[in-house]
Amino acid sequence: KVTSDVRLVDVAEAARLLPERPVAGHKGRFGHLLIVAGAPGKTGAAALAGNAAVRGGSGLVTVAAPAAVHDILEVKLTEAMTCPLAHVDGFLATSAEEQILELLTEKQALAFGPGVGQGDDLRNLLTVLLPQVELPMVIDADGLNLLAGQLGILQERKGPWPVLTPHPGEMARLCGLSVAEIEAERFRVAKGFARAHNVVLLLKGARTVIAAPDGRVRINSSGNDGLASGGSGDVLTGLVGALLAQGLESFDAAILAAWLHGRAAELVAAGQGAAGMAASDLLCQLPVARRELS
Ligand code: NPW
Ligand code: AMP
Ligand code: MG
Repeated sequence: KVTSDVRLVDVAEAARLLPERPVAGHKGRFGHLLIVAGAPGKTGAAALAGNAAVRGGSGLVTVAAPAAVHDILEVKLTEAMTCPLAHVDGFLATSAEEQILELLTEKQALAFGPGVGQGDDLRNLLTVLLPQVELPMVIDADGLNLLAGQLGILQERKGPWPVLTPHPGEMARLCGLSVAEIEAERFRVAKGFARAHNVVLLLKGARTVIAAPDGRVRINSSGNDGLASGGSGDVLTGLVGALLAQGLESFDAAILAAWLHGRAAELVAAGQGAAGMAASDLLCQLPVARRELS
């Protein structure tokens, strides 16, 4: 059923989506997220997503990365666990498929893409993996670039709506429009794509738009230009994944993640200003933003 339900996401709307957190809950109760991310030169993306998932309240987080960069992530990450995956010259090999499926047997959600790079091996990996993953999932960054040109595999998916989180550049690669065309009609483009491909589409930028296949659209009201720096999107990926792992439905996880991410940026800016904000500055403010909703 397609509705025409459009709303601005403010504090009240975000608070409505907050997942329950029983006082006696333990780490096994709040979900285990698997993040597939990273490659040479891009371990920061994997580390930011991993740490954001921890700060986003996921009970457990595992970051799986090409074995070539695994030791680096062991040093960068403390609370999140790590797992080395098969690689070719540092980038994930198609044969990492079996390892990822094995890792997913005890997880509640998957985040795929930050900093993985592009290439035929990786493209094949996504092609074989996607139809087999029935868990909630978020695809971002290079994961989206790998999806471009083979959007048909989304129709083979059996699980809940996947969350796709493109910035306008990635959206241009996904849908074939120019960045200018997308920016001119953000609302219509996001809504049309979500419906056509059966995904929750989170189109980034000032006033992030989140669209569901059933016609619901939300526009985020939080955030500032401090987010316009490398790595802030990787934080968002970890946060969406963490909320999926905690049991939120795809559309709700995307909406709440966008609001918390933007609110964390406002809290950072209140203390130190927006210009010069580092993506890692957001991490400690994510629980503060969440507390404001409870
Ligand atoms: P321009 O420059 O405006 O003409 P890419 P990426 C265009 C990882 N990272 N917002 C823009 O065009 C990511 O996870 C790792 C943004 C430009 O051509 C990815 O896996 C980090 N872009 C990988 O790197 C920190 C916009 O899009 C292109 C835009 C590449 O990701 C950084 C940029 O996009 C990064 O997160 C908009 N509003 N509008 C790490 N520390 O490890 C237009 N564009 O080429 O996909 O590059 O986003 O940096
Ligand atoms: P990425 O380009 O993947 O690193 O993602 C950038 C993140 O920062 C997204 O969540 C964007 O919505 C957000 N962002 C970037 N620029 C702005 C801005 N000027 N105002 C608000 N949010 C922004
Ligand atoms: Mg990004």
